[in-house]
Amino acid sequence: MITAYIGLGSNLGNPEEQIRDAVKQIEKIDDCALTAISSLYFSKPMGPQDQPDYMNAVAEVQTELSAIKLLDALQRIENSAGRVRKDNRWGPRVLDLDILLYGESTINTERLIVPHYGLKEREFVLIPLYEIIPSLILPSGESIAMLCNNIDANGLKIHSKLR
Ligand code: ROI
Repeated sequence: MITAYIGLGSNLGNPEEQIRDAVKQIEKIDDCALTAISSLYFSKPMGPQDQPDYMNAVAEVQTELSAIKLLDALQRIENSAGRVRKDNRWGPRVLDLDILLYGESTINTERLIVPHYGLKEREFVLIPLYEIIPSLILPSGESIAMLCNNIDANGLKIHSKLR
């Protein structure tokens, strides 16, 4: 059994509804149990500023799935939310589900890089992660507490509880 952390983000359509819906879908993934969920946060866009503000959250799951099977399941959820994969790496998105951490693993493949490459620079990932597991240490040996202490919150604020 592996403990994995998933980042959820949305800034198109109805972000709150999309994230609440995605949490329900994650709860339904076979061989995967949702064990913790952060609050739902408002965040300022990272990247181009001519896009709507985001809503972000982080989920903790316990899973028997391999990292790539978990990614497949998350991409099916993104696709069912109407996510269109195009050349919009820094553009707005209906629903983004990223594997942030997969146990202690470091993965470097074409499809999947874990820990997520942006983890340490993203207040909208670090702060929700800290909310659910303040004692977390990354595979690099860095603590989530230290990273949160040193990051600008950039206006990040709690919108509501997710459960
Ligand atoms: N900015 C915020 N605030 N939240 C996100 O989830 C997010 N996702 C992205 C980019 C475009 C980098 N910016 C983001 O993919």
